[in-house]
Amino acid sequence: ASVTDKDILQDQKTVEDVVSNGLGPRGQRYSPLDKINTDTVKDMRPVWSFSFGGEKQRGQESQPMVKDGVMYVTASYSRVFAVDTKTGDELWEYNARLPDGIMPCCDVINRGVALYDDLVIFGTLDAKLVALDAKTGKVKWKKTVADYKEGYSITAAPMVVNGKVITGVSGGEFGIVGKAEAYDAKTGKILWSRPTVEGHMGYIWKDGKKVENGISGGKPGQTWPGDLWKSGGAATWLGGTYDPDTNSLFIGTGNPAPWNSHMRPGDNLFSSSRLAIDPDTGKIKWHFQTTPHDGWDYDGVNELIAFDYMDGGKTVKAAATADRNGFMYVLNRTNGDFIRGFPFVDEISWATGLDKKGRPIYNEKMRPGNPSASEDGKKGSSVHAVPAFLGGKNWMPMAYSQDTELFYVPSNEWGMDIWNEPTAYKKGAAYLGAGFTIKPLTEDHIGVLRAMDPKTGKEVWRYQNFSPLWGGVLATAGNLVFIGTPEGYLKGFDAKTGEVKYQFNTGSGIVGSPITWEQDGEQFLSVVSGWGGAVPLWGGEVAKRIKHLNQGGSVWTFKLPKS
Ligand code: PQQ
Repeated sequence: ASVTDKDILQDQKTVEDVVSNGLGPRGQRYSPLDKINTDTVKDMRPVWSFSFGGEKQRGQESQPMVKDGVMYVTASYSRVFAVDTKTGDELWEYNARLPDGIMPCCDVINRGVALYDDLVIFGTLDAKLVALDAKTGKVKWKKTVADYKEGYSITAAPMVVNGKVITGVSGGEFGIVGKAEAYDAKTGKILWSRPTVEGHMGYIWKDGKKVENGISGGKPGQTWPGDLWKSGGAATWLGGTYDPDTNSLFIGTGNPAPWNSHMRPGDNLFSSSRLAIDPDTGKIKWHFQTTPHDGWDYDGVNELIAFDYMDGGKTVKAAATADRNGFMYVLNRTNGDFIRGFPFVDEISWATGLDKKGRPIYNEKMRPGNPSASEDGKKGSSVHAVPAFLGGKNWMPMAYSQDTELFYVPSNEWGMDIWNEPTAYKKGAAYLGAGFTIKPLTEDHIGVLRAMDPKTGKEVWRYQNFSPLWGGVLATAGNLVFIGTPEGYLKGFDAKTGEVKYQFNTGSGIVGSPITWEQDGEQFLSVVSGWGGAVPLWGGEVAKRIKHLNQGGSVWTFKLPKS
């Protein structure tokens, strides 16, 4: 069951396995399989369901991987399971046995493994990378990426690029310093480390020696006041994608710390940005900041997906991302230049648009007020800003169909009351300086799955959902688009029209990302079910509205009946 670099690079084309997060390193989540299609999908049935067990069933955000008849899937509390893809039988379980002091901000989730050689590699909530023997689940190597006592954790799936495991870190709510790191996949030896806050030194390891590799961006504090860059956040909490074409890792960065933007005048690089990083050296090739001087926790980790399109007979090497701030961006992926941007939500209040370079034109009335301007200095004026900080879109990945040339964007319509408070950095403590309540904008829906045309910015179709959408999307050559809902449904849509073609209730909310593969000539589809993640914890009035949703923890596998 050995996975090679070639297997990973070819993953989108080789349908008999799924060996990358995103069904291909670019993360398009598009499969050329078409046996399950708009005509046949009505007959699709579950063939098995596997329970993750455990007393505490929390959010299940994993994307499963499949290789040689074995599924590798992660579960809440840093667990990994190997399951027989034909029967749903458990082959082994690994449980990371976490210390008491872990501090994940947004549920005890994990988004999946990376596969390489005979190893199953994943990140834990106590900020370690663990490589397991794919056959037995026994630990082959284990490395500490960062100190969980400072607030670091890992929730993202690592990725493997040319023999290197790439990981990010979570912890943006605790004033950590974000970073991307590369480790030798076979041995776990560290190769380079690249901090994502301006002014911090990067390192590369040569013959086991740690060598300085240039500071990240400008001088320490150039776009930060005083010493705030030392605890500047910009967590790389969603990992990233890889574009073989330009040999770039695309890694997003989270909010600047603290949330209270009056404490840190300036752009606060490289927070709320997309970075193109050289996988060989860890150098930042270019950056694009979606929300300079972020004052709303709009963050910037959302996936940047490489795709090509034709413009007047010329191929444009583009990449697209749908940001928490409500704008979708199409960039030139060779240099990070802004091509176009447009809203993908119905309402944006904090900015009136984007300028020629893609920088937001702020509506300063929508920036939460400065606490020091208030009478007692304890609470700044509150604003109702749209989108809410959980974003027009959060971590849940969109898909790009090579057939329709549309992006399928899982989005949410909500706003928030937000205000600032004084705060100070203390190691291992929350570092926000803000209070907030998320509120729905309409009675009947929050979630909207949108088909967006990246060439025009037009919405081609939409599906509205009562609860916020929090799971990933899958597009297939069968003219289908799949997504799960917090109500528990796996839903399939006609990719061209948005007509609902399939639904099946998995018994708990879906916040995982579906995959599809082929085995012995049959097309399979799997999705993880188990409601949780940030919404029930941080969702304010939205969380109250959907508190009836039940937790769970299982993976479901579907196929067509044998003809
Ligand atoms: N995680 C979720 C989720 O899994 O539902 C939602 C969020 C996170 C957010 O909205 C965040 O802002 C966020 N921020 C960080 C960070 O700044 O380090 C980490 C995470 C995470 O690791 O899950 C989330």
